[in-house]
Amino acid sequence: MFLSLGQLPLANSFLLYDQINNEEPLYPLDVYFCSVCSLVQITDVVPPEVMFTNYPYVTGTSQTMKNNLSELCERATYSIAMQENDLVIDIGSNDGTLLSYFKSSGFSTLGIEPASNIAKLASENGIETLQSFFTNDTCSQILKTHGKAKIITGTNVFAHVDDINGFIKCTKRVLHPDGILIIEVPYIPDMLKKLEFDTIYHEHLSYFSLSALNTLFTGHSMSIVNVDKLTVHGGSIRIYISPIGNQHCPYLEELLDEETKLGISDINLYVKFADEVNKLKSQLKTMLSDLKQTGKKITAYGAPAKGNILLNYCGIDNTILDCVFDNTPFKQNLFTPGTHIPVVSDSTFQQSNTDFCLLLAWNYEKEILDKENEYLENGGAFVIPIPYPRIESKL
Ligand code: JHZ
Repeated sequence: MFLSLGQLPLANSFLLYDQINNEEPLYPLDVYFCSVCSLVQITDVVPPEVMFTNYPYVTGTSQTMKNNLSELCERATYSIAMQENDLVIDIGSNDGTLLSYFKSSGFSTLGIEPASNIAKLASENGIETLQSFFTNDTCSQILKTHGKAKIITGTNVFAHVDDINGFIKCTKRVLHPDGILIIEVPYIPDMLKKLEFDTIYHEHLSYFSLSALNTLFTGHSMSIVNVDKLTVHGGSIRIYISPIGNQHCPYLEELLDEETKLGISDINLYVKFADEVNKLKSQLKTMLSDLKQTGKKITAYGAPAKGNILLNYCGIDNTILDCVFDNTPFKQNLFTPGTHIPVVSDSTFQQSNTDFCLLLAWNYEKEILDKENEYLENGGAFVIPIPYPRIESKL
């Protein structure tokens, strides 16, 4: 273990007003490094049913994410020979944003999504969605009703899976022999370099390097045949995996070398990260407490899962922040877990007389600062929390 973030509430367990005086369930958030396969993981596994049966995160709330997924569709259909009506399956398909691009390109689509509120949203958006986790039984059902898929995608879902070997076996069952599996995960070198400690939460069981992923897929006689480096979620990778083993990918070799140079298999890299995270915690808390003491009005922007980790770990609660602005209807009018800050619609931000706004959704800095340019023009300031607290203003 190289980092302990303490006992924290689940990052997406927003509260109703009636619940804020109740004791909240807390779970340990300790992070481990495996010196055998270089995988970084948390070992306290909260049952997925507790976290994903009702889910507040909606993919289509960010234009940046929509652009990324539209590009994924283009890259995927370019990477293998596809025919009209070939099947594309998306695991953890959320509101169907990604599949909508495949559907408009003329392919058959099927979403697998466990959260009932989100699966309903996808169906309302016209995307056929099976409300289920991706299990062996689900695979048998898909094979009977839809047959094998030419493309299987999983964006920001693989890190959420406890039995990753079982998950890979399932994808192999459903994937056409000429097909491709495409996975997007946050990339651990980015997390380490940019101190993105708040992306560590109970939903994310694994934090992947290519070294760990390559070992994993090689063990299933599959090959990583291409890699795209992405800027989304603070730095991610999109990997293209063929069900055929022993294929060579020069770009993968290059990236594996870079990881070796970074020291990805050396525990010291992680210990250093943990030290920096500790320093950041006190810098951010001190900065915001000082501003508050001088009478400034401080709010936050975005109520992402990671924001709740940052607030709880740094001890920033409703005595410092008046409210959090967010555009997701499933989060509005609720309270942040542990810190009990009201989440309100982003449409009220410009009228809020905020002096300083903590950007919890720091991964959308450009999108949000562009959108809220008027606030900056009028003398407002954003506090960007990572990799060190920084103030963005036009003054
Ligand atoms: P965002 C998600 O984490 C969920 P989160 C998930 N667990 C995962 O694995 C990671 O991604 C990788 C709001 N917003 O995308 C919307 C505005 O209000 O950083 C969201 O609530 N206005 C699957 O939750 C939040 O900010 C805006 O203009 O950390 C951003 O959440 C924009 C752009 C966003 O993910």
